Amino acid sequence: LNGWSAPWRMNDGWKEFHLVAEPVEREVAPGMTAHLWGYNGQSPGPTIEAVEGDKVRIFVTNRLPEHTTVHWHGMLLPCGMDGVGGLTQPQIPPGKTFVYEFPLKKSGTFMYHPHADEMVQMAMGMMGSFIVHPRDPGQHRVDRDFIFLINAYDIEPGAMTPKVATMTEFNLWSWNSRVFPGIDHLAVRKGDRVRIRIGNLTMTNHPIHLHGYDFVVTGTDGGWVPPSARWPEVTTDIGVGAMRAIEFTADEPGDWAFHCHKSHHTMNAMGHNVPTMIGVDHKGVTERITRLVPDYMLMGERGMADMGEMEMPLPDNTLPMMTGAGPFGAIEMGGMFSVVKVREGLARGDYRDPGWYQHPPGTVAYEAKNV
Ligand SMILES: [Cu+2]
Repeated sequence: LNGWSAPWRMNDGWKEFHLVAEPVEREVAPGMTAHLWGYNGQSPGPTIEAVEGDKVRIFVTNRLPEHTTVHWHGMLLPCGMDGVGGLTQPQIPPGKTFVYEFPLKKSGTFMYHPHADEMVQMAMGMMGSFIVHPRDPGQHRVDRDFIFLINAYDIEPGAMTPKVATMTEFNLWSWNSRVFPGIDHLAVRKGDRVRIRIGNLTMTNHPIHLHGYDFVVTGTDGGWVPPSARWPEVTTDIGVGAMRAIEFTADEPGDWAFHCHKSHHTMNAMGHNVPTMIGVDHKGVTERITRLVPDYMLMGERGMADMGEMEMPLPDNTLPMMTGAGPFGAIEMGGMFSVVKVREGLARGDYRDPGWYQHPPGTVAYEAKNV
């Protein structure tokens, strides 16, 4: 989602990639840009894709102001290629290029991230996905294969650089450093076998939930789950530093919500200190306080739904807490939310946005009259 795969070239039997660790600018969603660190101009860096049995050579050039390394999370490799600064290799100083070389022993889904000043560098967005495809293309075959990393930032409204010392109170819960409504939807043809690979490099777990389907977990960063060990789920909790691949057959058309089930994670930057005002009559108070404190914001007395639709003045470079316009009104989401769009009759290979789902007559919840 919102990403791309790294280019490579063959050189004497080695598949060569080049990662450049550097400061980047990332649009988190329209209206907000963050100053992050990443690879090859973006955070997350490009997805590395290769095939089981390949020998890969990965050049890592450091254009950060401090040293770094790259750790290949989940990969079976020689210890000296594991990328732990100080333990398995010297740090890569600014301006230098190091080389990692290892054979890909097994297929699956892996991640890469620094193992050097890790708290800072991961809070700044340094991470990427690493897919190793099976050597036999008939193995684990699917029609649609999505991947994203779960990450989180703490960026004060009006600021651009994450607060790197934050431990748990992040205010931007993102997929590939994007938040709703800036996250790509997942377009799928009716009947497609679909895989979604999700890696979690935040500091908390994320119960990822898909509407309209049950699915099975077919892979972890440890490898493929044997079919006899799979069970049906509609939510899978993705632990810190873990990856899960889920699969389902898209047999039910619709616009199916797909999101983290922690409700604070489907909101954008919010003031967690906002007092609950449900049931309190505070008409006129906001206006009077606003004269003194122009950015003052109060929770609505009927809940917070009003605030999503309200045209509230926001500081520069931030996003509304709840936002997004759907075919039936405001969607009132933010953060880790997207839509799996399952459609009949999509041309094979054409996965552009098919627009909103046209519900067959008589299949939408409706108002009961005369009750
Ligand atoms: Cu979450």
